[in-house]
Amino acid sequence: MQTITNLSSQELMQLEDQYGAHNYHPLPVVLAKGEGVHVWDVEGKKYYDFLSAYSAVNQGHCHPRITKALVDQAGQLALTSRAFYNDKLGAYEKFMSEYFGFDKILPMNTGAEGVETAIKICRKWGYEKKGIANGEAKIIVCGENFHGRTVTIISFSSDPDAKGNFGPYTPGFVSIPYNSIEALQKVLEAEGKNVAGFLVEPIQGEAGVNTPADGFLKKAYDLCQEHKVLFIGDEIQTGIARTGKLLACDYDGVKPNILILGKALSGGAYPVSAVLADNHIMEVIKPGQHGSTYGGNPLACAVAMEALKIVTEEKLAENAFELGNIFRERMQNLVDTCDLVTLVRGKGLLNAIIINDTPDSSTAWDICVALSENGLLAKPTHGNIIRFAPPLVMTKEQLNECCDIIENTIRNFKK
Ligand code: IF1
Repeated sequence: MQTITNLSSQELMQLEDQYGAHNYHPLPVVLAKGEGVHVWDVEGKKYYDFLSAYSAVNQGHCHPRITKALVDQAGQLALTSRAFYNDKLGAYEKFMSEYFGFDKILPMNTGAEGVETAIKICRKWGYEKKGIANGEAKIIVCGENFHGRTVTIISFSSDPDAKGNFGPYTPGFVSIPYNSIEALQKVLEAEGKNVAGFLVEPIQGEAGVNTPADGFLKKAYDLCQEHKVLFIGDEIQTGIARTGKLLACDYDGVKPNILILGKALSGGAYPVSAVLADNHIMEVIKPGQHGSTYGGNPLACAVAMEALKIVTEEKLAENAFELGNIFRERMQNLVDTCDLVTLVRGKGLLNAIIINDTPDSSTAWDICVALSENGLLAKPTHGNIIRFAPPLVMTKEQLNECCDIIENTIRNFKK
């Protein structure tokens, strides 16, 4: 076999186009290196990364401590399966339990697996603890959600691309509008006896950093407790300091009954996800009822522990909180003085701006291409929305420089 080296961006994009399934439409940039808040393309051009691999690299690209944990553990023991104990899993589970304040953790790999796991635990709890009749359990979800791409998860998606022609779909989900306490109350009052859980993103990422009203999560949580329904927080994207608190639910003082984490749990070095719950919930899962070959492997445990220690020691939540306020202030100034941008929203360093054009226009995409030419990578979502989520290790000076790039690019943009 011939190895291919020293290809140009153009040639590398052509390879992906020819040999890879077309399940993505990337910006035309081919990245070859990352460090902290920066990435470099094949030609050596340097960019600020304002996507952070969809919030997986909160700790910055190739954090030296995470890389070291990964390499050290890879040379020691990488995978045992759960057929045997390993010397990292127990320590990791204790660490996670204390870090997030739950009795127990169930380790998985990807975010979608975490969500599937939470759904299974929730349904089983509904039958065995709440007394729902067999096969009748319902889980309430929100419109415009994004929880992953498995068949069950897309069964309750409202996005025709994510869902279309993948049926038959998994039943047992009731969708309500996001941020509507009235709708939640109505469903709970009508059929609360059969409802096992309420699955919610504290901020909807895919829906364009859709941020609910202050207090929505707390009111929803209280309603859930009243109706003996598990509040399931999907903090795969919002968790681990991204929004300026360790968890976005912290803003409302809510501790979910089931918490799902992924992405930045490993700082981007390895797929690691986790479901956390207290004993009275987690105990419904017994040997043979759930698992994964890679779930809880020593490599994942070593990487995740280091990734979380960095979040605390480098004060990433505090930094995201402070920088987020500066970012939104600067973007609000742009909104006030430039017709092309109509709104900025978000929390911490998970933010979005709305571009003044229709969702089916190419304006937001073209702005992102212009931003990349000016050294900053961001991705449009839902057509006319641009999401901004840099690594949380950014400095104030860097953030201001990035705001300059965004401002100049948008002010000079010609449709
Ligand atoms: C893709 C969005 C981000 C998530 C929440 C579960 C998952 C995700 C709240 C599943 C994943 C990703 C996956 C990525 C696009 C992306 C995304 F635009 F779709 F919404 F981040 F903003 N829960 N989100 O956000 O986690 O199985 O992927 O590990 O291309 O599908 P996963």
